[in-house]
Amino acid sequence: MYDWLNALPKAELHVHLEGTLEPELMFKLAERNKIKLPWSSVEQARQAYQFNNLQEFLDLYYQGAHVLQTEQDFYDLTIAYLQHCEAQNVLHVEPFFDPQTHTQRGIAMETAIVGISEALADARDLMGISSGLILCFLRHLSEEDAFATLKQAMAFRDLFFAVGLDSSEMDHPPSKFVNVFAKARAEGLLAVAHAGEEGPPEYIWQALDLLKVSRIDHGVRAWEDQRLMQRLIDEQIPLTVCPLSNTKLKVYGNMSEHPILKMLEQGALVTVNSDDPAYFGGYMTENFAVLHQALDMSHEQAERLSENSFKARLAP
Ligand code: ES4
Ligand code: ZN
Repeated sequence: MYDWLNALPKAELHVHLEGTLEPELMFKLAERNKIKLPWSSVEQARQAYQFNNLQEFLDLYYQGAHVLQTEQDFYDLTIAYLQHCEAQNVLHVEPFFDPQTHTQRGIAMETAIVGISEALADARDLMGISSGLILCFLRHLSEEDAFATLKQAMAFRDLFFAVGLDSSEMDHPPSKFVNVFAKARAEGLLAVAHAGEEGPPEYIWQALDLLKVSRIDHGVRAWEDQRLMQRLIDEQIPLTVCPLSNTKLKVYGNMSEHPILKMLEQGALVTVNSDDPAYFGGYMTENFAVLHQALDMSHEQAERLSENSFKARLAP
């Protein structure tokens, strides 16, 4: 089944480029940039990748991103991810990056967005992988900070097509960002948002009605609100679900509890994605494979999930 899933054509719509930083590259960039890491080896770093919730993961993920300093570093990070895509027959990607993680520590917007975009362009030319970049606002920071970030990014308007919302969900509802999302949409950008990962179904309603998003990232907690499920099905609003992420961050205690296939069978436009593959133990094929192992996903269901990933594309 693994080889068959690997060969299945796939699109990835929920991956944080900073979350594709494998410990091997982290150590290489730390050395290149003379940055001290809190671990003495790659193995020790990997052993530290055990989390009880989203925040424990985010603390480590933001720390890891410190090794990214130059345009070349962002290029190397992105091209390594795209090589995994090529090996797993991922033909289209809409990755996220978190500019505030970098600008807050003195790295220019340009350094990150140009380094990433050059790798995406090379993958288009050399690997035939199509893509569109999504700029995410960190929801634990203020809406004012998000506005300043959008303003800086508008100098590179042709390098991204949408804005997103990520980081600590609890106590940072979509309503906090209603004005900056309105501004982004007025600039012709599309919108997506993480909602209903750890946060309640109410945050998914807000993302749809207040932020006017075209797609929901995670959205698994919609399963608790059947009126919301019916809306997602009626309007065919895509959900970018990340199975390995949800069990690594203990949204579900066990993969057998994951509702993705029940959502699929109800008619929801669910897709499979890797989120932060370097931290959660797998890229796209591994996320499909665990659904077969734990939930007995059939070949036909895998094909529908693959078709959904192409239907749910937003990049021009
Ligand atoms: C994230 Cl899994 C997840 N949730 C929210 N924000 C994130 N940023 C990177 N990974
Ligand atoms: Zn995510």
